[in-house]
Amino acid sequence: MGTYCETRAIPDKMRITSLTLTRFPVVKNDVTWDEFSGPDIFFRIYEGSRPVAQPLHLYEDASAFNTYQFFIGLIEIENITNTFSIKLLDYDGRDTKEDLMGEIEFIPFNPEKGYPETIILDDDGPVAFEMTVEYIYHKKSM
Ligand SMILES: [Ca+2]
Ligand SMILES: [Ca+2]
Repeated sequence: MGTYCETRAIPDKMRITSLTLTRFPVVKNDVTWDEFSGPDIFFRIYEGSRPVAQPLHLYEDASAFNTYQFFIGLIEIENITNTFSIKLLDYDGRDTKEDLMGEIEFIPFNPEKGYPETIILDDDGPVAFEMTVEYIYHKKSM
């Protein structure tokens, strides 16, 4: 068929290949996250209320003036039109609940936006991320 028939199918899955934190709050209610050092940051991705992924390492004593690319294993998203959220957390030791520094919701696949390799997650809230993704098809489209 002609070139105008090249509508791409909806992907079966998406793979997050990198996740970079580009903004986080310096303080929480005017108080630093940790008393004598920067926060020890990591993220957790949720599908609804179910945690589905987090990085392999955290960054200790992070500075809000830097960006941080997290080390991640394989993160694949199957329900790509569901609502996910990423929570940024400050690790405070084994027996302490981590501090929530901010979170942002996203829907991985938006047909109106096409198939970008880089997705900016920024709703002018406390945290922002930049994510690179791959689109995975089980069967070839067209
Ligand atoms: Ca710290
Ligand atoms: Ca901490």
